[in-house]
Amino acid sequence: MKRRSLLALAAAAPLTPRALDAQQQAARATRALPSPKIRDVQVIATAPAGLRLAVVKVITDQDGLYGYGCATYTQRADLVVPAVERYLKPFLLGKPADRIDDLWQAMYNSSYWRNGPVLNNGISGVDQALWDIKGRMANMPVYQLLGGKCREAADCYAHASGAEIPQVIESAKKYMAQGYRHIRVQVGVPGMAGYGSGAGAAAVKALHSGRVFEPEAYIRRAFQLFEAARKELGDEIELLHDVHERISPIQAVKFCKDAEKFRLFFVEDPVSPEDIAWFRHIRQQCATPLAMGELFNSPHEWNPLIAERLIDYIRIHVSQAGGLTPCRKIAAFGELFGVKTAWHGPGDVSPVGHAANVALDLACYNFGVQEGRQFNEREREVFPGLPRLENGYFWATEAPGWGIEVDEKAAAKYPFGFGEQGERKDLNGGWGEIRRLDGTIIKQ
Ligand code: GCO
Ligand code: MG
Repeated sequence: MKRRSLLALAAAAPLTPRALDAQQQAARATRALPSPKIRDVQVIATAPAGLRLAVVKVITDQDGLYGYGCATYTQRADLVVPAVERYLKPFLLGKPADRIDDLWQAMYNSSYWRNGPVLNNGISGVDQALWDIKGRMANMPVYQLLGGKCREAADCYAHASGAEIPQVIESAKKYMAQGYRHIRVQVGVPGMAGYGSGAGAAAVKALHSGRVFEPEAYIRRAFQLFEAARKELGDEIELLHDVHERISPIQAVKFCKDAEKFRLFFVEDPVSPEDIAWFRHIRQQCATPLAMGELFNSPHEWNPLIAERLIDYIRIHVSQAGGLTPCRKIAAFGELFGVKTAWHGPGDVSPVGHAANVALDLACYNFGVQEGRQFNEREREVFPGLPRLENGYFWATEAPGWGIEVDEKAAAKYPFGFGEQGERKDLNGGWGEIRRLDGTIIKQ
């Protein structure tokens, strides 16, 4: 009985399933476009905010079809240019631009020696440009290609900093009034070159005339700040802090342990990549959430930390790891182990790179938090369409791909070697030395 009525229904239907299949296949076949081939690969070098940015442009043989990708390694930005133009470009010319993972694997393996910052950033520039191209072909923003939104916008944290504690508190209050729910707090150490803050007026007596930093003085100061911040900003606000690998591993164990009572959202980079084995000891001692990864280049660094559940937030600089292709896999890997994402998002990620961060933030279920970036006038001039930061949330541009164009004429107005006010900037993008009182060099 049941069987008969089903057959009757099928007979009445305009198309049998087989006919429907054939029709769909024919439609697909007529719609299929030839693969765009890579016709040119260029690097746009620009510093609209005084920080050296590198953006790769991949141009295809189809009219008006091109894309942009972030390749920013600010301290050695000029080395990324030949890595892309001399090594990746000849290898990529004529290849199909729509085979992203295949091209990524080929680029990654083509140098045999791999996982270094210059080559990874070059690969990222091409990789993200290919995602941009695919988005433009599909007429969709990249977050749609990744599966679509898991959330409306990406919750960001702002940087509250100052030479003195009251300045940090004041700056944090300003961000809270703007709607931020997450604030990173950093305070200067009197007379020393603290990370993410002013130096302070006091003079310190050192055996050299350069910039000075002493880990214990910094640690004491950081805890005074946490105490004041909780007292004056309340319990609800999420507080973050970046140690920036400035202390020894055993100091880091104690730092994280002592920080527990301030309920920080995370402590970032308590140790250097060279010392990641120490995360096991930190983990055994306390429940302070840990973030790590902006300096990572290699799966040998992030794999064990995620698989052993030794960190809570993976904080990779997406271009440094080779682009969107490896990072979406890292995000999925993290999800399976309860590790959330907090992609690195300072001024030395180009606006195209920020757009890639936001695409991952929106499309990956295990998003944690995003480091926010308020773009300046010049960045908006060079990169029209960059993501919008409002009330502490980053919003994706809804146009296809990253939704960003690069105004190359405007980019050329802000060459490498100058600061935000047009002043000459030395050191070729590298960082100056910091030493302990006795002259021992330390990490930045
Ligand atoms: C952060 C950082 C950065 C880095 C910078 C290096 O935002 O968490 O640690 O500010 O210091 O990107 O060039
Ligand atoms: Mg950091």
